[in-house]
Amino acid sequence: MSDKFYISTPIYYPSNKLHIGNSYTTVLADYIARYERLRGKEVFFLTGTDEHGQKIEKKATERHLAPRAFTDEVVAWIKELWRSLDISYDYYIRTVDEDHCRRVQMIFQKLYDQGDIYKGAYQGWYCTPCETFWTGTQLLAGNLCPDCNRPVETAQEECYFFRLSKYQDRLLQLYKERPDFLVPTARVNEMVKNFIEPGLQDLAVSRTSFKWGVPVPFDPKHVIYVWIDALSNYITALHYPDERQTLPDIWQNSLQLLGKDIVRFHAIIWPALLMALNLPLPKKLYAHGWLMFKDDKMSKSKGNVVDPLILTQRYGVDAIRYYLLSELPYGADGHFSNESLIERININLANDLGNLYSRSLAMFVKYFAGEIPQDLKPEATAFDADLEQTLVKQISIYHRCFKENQYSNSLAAIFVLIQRANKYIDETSPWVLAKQEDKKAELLSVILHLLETLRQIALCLYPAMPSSMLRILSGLGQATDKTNLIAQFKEVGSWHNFSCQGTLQTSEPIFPRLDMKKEID
Ligand code: ME8
Repeated sequence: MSDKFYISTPIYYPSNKLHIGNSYTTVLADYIARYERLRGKEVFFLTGTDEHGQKIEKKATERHLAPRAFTDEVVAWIKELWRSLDISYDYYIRTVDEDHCRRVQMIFQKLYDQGDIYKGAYQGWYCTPCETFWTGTQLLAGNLCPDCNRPVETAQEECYFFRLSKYQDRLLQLYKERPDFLVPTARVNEMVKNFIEPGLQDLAVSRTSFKWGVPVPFDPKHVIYVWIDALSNYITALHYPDERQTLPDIWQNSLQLLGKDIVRFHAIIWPALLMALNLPLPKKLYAHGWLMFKDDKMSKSKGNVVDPLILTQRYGVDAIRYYLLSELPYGADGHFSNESLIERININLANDLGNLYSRSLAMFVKYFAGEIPQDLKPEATAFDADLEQTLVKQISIYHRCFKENQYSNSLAAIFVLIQRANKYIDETSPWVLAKQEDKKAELLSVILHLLETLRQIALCLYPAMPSSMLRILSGLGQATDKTNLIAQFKEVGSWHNFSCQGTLQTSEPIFPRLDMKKEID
């Protein structure tokens, strides 16, 4: 097992403030990064912004700003958003960074020198908002862009081409040999059948129609078109190319997250570019679905967006993180609505988890003054074994879900355990045991079972809701420094006798209940 792990998000266009849909990918990346760190891995978590191109140039002009001044402003806002969502990225790459631009030019030069890039003329249908050329067969009826449904225009320009067609066979071979390079595998079929098998055309990779981009090093009236510039970020952030012309070890264990809107670029152009550069491919691409808003994709250009900053300020960062992570099933779309957000907060967080924690702690304080008695040995009840078995089973499902990119299910697995623990309270009725002097040892077993279950639940949910789970762990008398968390996490999924430091106290609710009527009106 490699001890290094690399995770990346797409680099977003700072053409506008980001919305809760873009936040999904970044929160998901953070969830995975924190999980891997908790497993003791050395993690490199990369996110950033894709700042060149005509769309940004236009937006900046509308605001009477230079493109760089415009993106500086949006990027400052994005970094603030990531701070408020507790995103623990290790590096934030901007395609305007001098280091990135220099390396992109070196990549372009290398591809040109070896004959993988050549000069030609491009004629086609161009969608300005999407900055994409389309072939006639790809257009929707009425000459509309298949991505954004807006009219396209014919355009011709001299430009450099990347020999994508040369890599057709190797791409087919890739998907035959490594079917899980791209998941869900339904996406592989889509790529192979709709794009690769029908024949790949060489790709226009430079533009002369606008200036805001990285200049082609040997022909500066051209700028390098957005996809070579943008896709390269995943390797320029690792300092490629350098004198060794290779990628560090961490690349072997890399997971790239993306939305289904940009699968084609990542599943076809990106591996072909890496093949041309004679570099290994990332380990896996995971394409998630979209967060929809009233049955439409939430998108910056459509303007139907929900502002994530406002949501975190209103409901708390962990509630929003949890909601996003639970809402999108594997590879499929999810739906944002205020009602479902409030419902999840109330049912899953306030009722199921919050109550389990506050009730268990309150009983420990009430019946044992918040300390494990030295002179009493716990005596098992008839329900203990089943709770223990459920914990072992659910935590093993939780880990398996990470391997299978089933992230919403990883959380669902822990909530099954939470529900089981709540049922255990009803089954054992600690308040009845407390009234019988000869049941004290059983009562102790019940309370310790609840606290141990909660400890393991909080560790498993820590990557999703870091600050609330740290509160729970501290409330349970656990050390929460990094070394200790890693040591505790190694042991989750098998049963342990609960132990803690100090005297435990009752706690304020971690997730206060919301009044649905007040929130929706
Ligand atoms: O495509 N639901 O940038 P972008 C879920 N710069 N995820 C969503 C979403 C939604 N409604 N809307 C956006 C670009 N996303 C390029 C990428 S990478 C080398 C270059 C997420 O700002 C999702 O991850 O349009 C999607 O792929 C990404 O934001 C697109 O961001």
